[in-house]
Amino acid sequence: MAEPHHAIVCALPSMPALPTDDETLSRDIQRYLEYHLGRYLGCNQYYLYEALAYTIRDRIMADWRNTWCLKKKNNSRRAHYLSLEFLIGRSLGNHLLNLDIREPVDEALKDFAISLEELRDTEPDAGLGNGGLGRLAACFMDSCATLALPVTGYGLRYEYGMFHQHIENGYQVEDPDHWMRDGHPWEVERPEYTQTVRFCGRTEHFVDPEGKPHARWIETEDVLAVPYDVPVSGYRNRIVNTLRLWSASATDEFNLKEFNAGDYADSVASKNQAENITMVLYPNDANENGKELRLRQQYFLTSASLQDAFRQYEQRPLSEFADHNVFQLNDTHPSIAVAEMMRILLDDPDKRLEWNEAWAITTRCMAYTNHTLLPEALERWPVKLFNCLLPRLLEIIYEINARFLADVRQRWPGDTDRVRRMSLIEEGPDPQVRMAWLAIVGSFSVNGVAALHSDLLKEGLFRDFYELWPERFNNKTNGVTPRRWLAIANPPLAELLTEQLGDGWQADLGRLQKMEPLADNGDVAFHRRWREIRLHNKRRLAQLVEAETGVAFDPNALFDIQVKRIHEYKRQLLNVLHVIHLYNRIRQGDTANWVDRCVLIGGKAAPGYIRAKEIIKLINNVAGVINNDPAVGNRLKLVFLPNYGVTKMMTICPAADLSEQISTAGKEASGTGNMKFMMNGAITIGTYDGANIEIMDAVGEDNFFLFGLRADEVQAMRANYRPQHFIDNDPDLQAVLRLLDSDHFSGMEPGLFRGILDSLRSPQDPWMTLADFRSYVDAQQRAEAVWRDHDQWTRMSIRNCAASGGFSTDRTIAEYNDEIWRLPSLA
Ligand code: 26Q
Repeated sequence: MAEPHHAIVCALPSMPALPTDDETLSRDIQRYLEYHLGRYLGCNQYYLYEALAYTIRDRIMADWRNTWCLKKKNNSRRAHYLSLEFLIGRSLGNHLLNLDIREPVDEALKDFAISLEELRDTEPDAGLGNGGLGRLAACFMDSCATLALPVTGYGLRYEYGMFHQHIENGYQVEDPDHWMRDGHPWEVERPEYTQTVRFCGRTEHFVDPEGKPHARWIETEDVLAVPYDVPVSGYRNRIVNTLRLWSASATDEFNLKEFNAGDYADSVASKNQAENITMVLYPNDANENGKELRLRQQYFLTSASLQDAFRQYEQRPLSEFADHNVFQLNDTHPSIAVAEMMRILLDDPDKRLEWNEAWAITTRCMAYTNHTLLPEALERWPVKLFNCLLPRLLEIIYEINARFLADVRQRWPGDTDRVRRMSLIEEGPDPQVRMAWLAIVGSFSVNGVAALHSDLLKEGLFRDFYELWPERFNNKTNGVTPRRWLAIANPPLAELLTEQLGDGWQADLGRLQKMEPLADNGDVAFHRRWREIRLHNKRRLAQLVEAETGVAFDPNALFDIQVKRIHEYKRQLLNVLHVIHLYNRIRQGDTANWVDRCVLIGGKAAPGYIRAKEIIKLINNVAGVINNDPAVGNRLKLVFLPNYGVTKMMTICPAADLSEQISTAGKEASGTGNMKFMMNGAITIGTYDGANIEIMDAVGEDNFFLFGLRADEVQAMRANYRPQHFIDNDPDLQAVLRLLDSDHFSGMEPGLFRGILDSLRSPQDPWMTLADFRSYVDAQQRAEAVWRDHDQWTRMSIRNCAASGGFSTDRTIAEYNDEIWRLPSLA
């Protein structure tokens, strides 16, 4: 066999670091612009951004190779983070911070008469995710590199990321996000590591010369998986990890039949079939459930990634594979990995392990993270579809199930109902594969993403499995990376923190705690500075809001912000009801001690989620009325900010006073926006749900506006929930509903919000919005009382920032590593 690649590469002298002085940077930028991109000074700014990106990427390359060689040399155990989503956003600012070359770049750009801010704004977001789960994956990658852990992210290189949202007549309209149209300078294509992924066909069973039975998967339709590597730099530690994104490409043999029959053009056109697999990110949409293309995506990612891990494992003994590899499954989306790993170990001609050996390896290297408690969000795939698309994998799943259920029967003899509940196959007229069950059965670790969520999984959704394997279940409370969400998003606060705490808090966020004493004592200058920073950030947001909506936010008002996907359980409606209540008070002249308030709501609705789209329309209609009512003036503003995403959040979270985290208790697995706001000094108004609980524990209940039913109370009330009871006892709520009923916000289209109103008043309302109305309004009043005392608000704001150190993904990833991955540090 030829000498393995890494032996050659890593024996080379290490690449010298390129100079990072401003003159060299300037020369390189110009060279890229003119000699690589073939553009000129004064062309479209995007090309200047691209030239700068290449110049920066060059400065990453040496460390990237060194990190790779470090892993190879140490032969170290590594983790593979498998995720259908990586919501990266922009990369330029991130690398500038991590490489510490902001200053020379600023200087170099003077030669081009352009500021870094301007150039930065031409980078499109890599929006390869829906929301929390995808952004978490990106924050995790950042922390893994910063902690120098050998972790590779595996995902899909979607041509079209999360759709762009614009508003027409108050309604969401989706536009495709062709984010790579002008190129993607951060990635490196590596066709030499292409993998083949098989679909369809059939299985054949045979006996080898030694008399052992085996299976073959034949007559398959193959698709090539071509990897594109994106560097993930660590914070000033010269570690560069890899995010490997697979792109689908047709094999050369595609449709030979058609080709030979002379249908050349048809045959080439059928390339699309294969290449469609990575065309578009699926929105998180119940209506998209069960779509064949989505299952193709999931298997494509999983199979290519596992094959890649085996390729890198090379000639070492399979029995030790699980000592060297661990796969973290980001929700059930890549959970077919359990069956795919078995297929590889059983069927690959150079492996052909016995079932028990293969199962021992598989269950020692898979770990599964759950991100939802909503039962309707649990993934299931029709057996019929599985059989057609992945026949060999379905056989393996059946075998896993047969052996698993035999164990269940042995442990609970005669408990047929339990067997039915725990079966990987949900029986019925259209039998389904339960992907969460497959993930649990095939993994040594199952975790939730906040303490409450992990507890509720054990008591509810996964109860049967918890009884069987209590040791598998654990919690890993989410976090966010303080590099992007504090150091980059909030430069003036970052500067203040560095003055107070010294450099280093960026990678040791626990240090923020040292600011706690500054909240209280009479350091007037510090408090003034804090308020000035917040005001500055609020001005920036006000500019954005005005540019996008035409509505003027007064930076001195209370900025009350709710940004997240639009979903009934997140209860944007509760927020709107409160806004209407405030509007009523103004109309009634109940404005003594009034607190001026600017309410911002943003987020995307899944394209097929009709109710969520109605909620957006309601927000826009209410905003239209309130913002144009002269009686309201500056007392109250409401905007729906279009096209919320990663980059918008970087302007939003440093400017929020009040962070709205108001989900029905027991429904939000964790939340991570809550953490970004807290880190930047916002105070949370929130239910006792997800990570809100841990946020309140960290900052103290006096520094958090808690309201609403708890998860157990929600559960207890559900059976006899009587929304009318809450209406009857609350004149404020009556007034709000009367205004809505009277078409005050839908004058042009009477009855427009009938559906929403009926759902709020229905005893079947799963989100029990009206049950929390009074308590929410009271909490808002407590917030206003504090706001009127600017010093008290500032104290609470400082305390929130100071207590946010535990919500760094550095802490989260350290826990994943200590308790699940057990990787050595490369540092
Ligand atoms: C599934 C099938 C078909 C198409 C799409 C999907 C799909 C895609 C994305 C299903 C779910 C998602 C995303 C879920 C998500 O973002 N969950 C959030 O995860 C965060 C990180 O753990 C938590 O903080 C949030 O509470 C949780 O809602």
